[in-house]
Amino acid sequence: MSTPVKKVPIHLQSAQNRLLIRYGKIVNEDGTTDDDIYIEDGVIKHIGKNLIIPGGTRVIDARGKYVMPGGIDPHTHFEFQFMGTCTADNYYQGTKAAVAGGTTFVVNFAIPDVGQSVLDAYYDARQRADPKVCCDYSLHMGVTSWSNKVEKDMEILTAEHGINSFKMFMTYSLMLNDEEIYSVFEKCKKLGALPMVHCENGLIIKKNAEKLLAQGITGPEGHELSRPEEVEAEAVNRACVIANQVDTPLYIVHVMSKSAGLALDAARKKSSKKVFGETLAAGVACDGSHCSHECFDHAAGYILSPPLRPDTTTPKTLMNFLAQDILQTTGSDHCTFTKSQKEMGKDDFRKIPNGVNGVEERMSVIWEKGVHSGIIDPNRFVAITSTNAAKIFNLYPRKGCIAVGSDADIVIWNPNATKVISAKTHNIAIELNVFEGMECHGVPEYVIVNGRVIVDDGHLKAVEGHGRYIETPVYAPYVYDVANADKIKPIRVEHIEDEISTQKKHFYVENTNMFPTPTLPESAVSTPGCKGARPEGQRNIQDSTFSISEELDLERKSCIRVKNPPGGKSSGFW
Ligand code: URQ
Ligand code: ZN
Ligand code: ZN
Repeated sequence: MSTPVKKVPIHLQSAQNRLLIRYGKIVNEDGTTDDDIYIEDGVIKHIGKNLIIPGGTRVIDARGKYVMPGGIDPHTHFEFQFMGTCTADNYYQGTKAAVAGGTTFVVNFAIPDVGQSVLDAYYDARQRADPKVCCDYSLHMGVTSWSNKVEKDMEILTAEHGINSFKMFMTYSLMLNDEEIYSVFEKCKKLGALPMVHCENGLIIKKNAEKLLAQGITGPEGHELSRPEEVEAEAVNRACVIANQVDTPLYIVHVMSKSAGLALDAARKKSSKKVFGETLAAGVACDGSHCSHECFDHAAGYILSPPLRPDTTTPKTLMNFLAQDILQTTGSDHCTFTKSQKEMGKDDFRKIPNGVNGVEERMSVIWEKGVHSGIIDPNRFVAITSTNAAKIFNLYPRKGCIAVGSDADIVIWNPNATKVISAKTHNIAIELNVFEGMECHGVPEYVIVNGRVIVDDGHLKAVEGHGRYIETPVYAPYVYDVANADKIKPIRVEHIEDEISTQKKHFYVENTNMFPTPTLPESAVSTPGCKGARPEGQRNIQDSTFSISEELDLERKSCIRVKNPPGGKSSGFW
């Protein structure tokens, strides 16, 4: 017997599938325009003014707001077995919180559990994630051992499962030695994948921790003491040296100190390949003073690795590294543990599960510390919260930009609204929020995921299973310097003349990763000017008196956009 199909009235279908966002300021990494956006079936169909739209289309008035690509968080740990326990937020809670904060795509780490193969870790992650995710996602795979089997699994993962990034650790029980890292880098290079490294010297940390415990230092304050800045910076340099020997691109995850940022900057200058650097929302907003708080639960709540630094100027410096393109991406490293889980390390700081929250707060925190404080403009905000990650992990221009043919993953941002972050109102499963009490100017009022309005005028209506697994092909042009990679640009059209040109444009956008240099009639492509009006109240970085070069005695850089950034040249600015 067939199940009766419940018919959805046509006017409701339309509201669901068709959406017009009008009167907003569209912000992409390379420019700002005043245009309307028409969305149908989850994809951006038209951008321009006075668009002719079908009846029954839902209209959102975005006057006075920014309309930006939804955030891409390149670093989350949902349902992760780590340090003898499992992270508190699963794929549903994690992606729901992501969307609440304006992030519409996450790249989660699938790290093999003890005795598990890399391939099985992938299947396990898919099985857990697919039914639960509220937004699209992809995976980075962890490589925690080296053997012929791992090598074969990496081949299968890249060829058949859309994996293009592999993370290695230089610390924890998951660590590889330099020889193994060298081998994984070689394999990544052969496959056209991107190696990622957690940089801290695990052997030094082990010795330091033993020494501290012998001295009676057992509390959370021992964590940073055992892994100071130079222990991070040494490992950053070493990872870069190994990458340079192998001649492979490299991505350094969670850069958490001035020394590590400077080591990365110096190593990049010597490297023949791209070296990317990421920092965290927690890194630009919190310092290490919390870790010596008298209350264990408070202090332990701020423990992650590499740690928050006691140098209270570190958060601002990391933000300036992002402005200067010394760092390119911001993750959350969302890796949450409840109070009772953190208490596993009550008598020994080595046993405190490492990790903090951030998937929900990352966008507002970066806006607050970057744009609201006048260090970056909204375009750079889009680059470091969305576009750069999309390019690095080969999701662009499907993700990471607002363009015809791109997925309708959009955040409508009210720069004049404010929100105070608190564990009392967050959407995750833990009792503490490392951003507690922080007032953020800049709130996601509408969040559109695959064309569906999930945050609607501030109200979250997450849909479990609405997200999809998105394959990430190897040889990302942005990473592997494919000829003309910097010409990969989404199409931004102001008016669609006829159906034929629309089809051509869709073909181009859908196939850009495969065909980086398409030939299109000149008239079909219109790239907007990049000099969008600066919103009131936002400072131009060039007017700023801040100078990182003075602070860090670096060579002076004339603009936050360098002419030849490590990720490739960008077009005009301001
Ligand atoms: O190192 C990480 O990325 C995970 C495993 C733990 N979280 C953290 O402390 N950064
Ligand atoms: Zn890590
Ligand atoms: Zn992590």
